[in-house]
Amino acid sequence: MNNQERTFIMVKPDGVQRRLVGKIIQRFEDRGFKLVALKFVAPDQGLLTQHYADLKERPFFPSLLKYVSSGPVAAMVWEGKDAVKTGRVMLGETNPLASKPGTIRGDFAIDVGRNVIHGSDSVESANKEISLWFQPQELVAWNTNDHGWVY
Ligand code: 3AN
Repeated sequence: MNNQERTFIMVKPDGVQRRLVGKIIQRFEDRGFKLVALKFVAPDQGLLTQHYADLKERPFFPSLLKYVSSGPVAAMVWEGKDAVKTGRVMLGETNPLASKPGTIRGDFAIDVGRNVIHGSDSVESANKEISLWFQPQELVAWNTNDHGWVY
């Protein structure tokens, strides 16, 4: 058991434009995960090409890049037990049509090319994605009751 497992979650441009950032953050907080990094950025093509390097031979790669570079994204790191696997369950399937209601894609998305959110699919890719999107000092260490004001 690793209570400090971390996953990289990104609300894609369609999720930002549809004002879903707050709802998505709420779901991760409600589930019990801890936010350790958060930034709102307009990623450049270079960063996105690295992020999606595994998909570069796929026919949809150019349209994927166009979509994810079409506006700002909310990039975040969530920490907790089995954060990667649980994050994927919370997201739903890659194709929103196969995603159950109650999942983020099952509740908010229809189209595989506009599926609102990214989440790391393994601990290894989470580590790669976190170091691609964040500087080490942007990952913040904190504890719930450091100051004794939560009862
Ligand atoms: P996931 O985002 O669920 O990990 P990946 O890594 O296979 O899925 O795909 C990354 C992104 O590429 C998806 N979120 C989606 O935006 C896009 N994508 C995946 N498969 C397709 C497809 N068949 N047609 C269009 N876009 C796709």
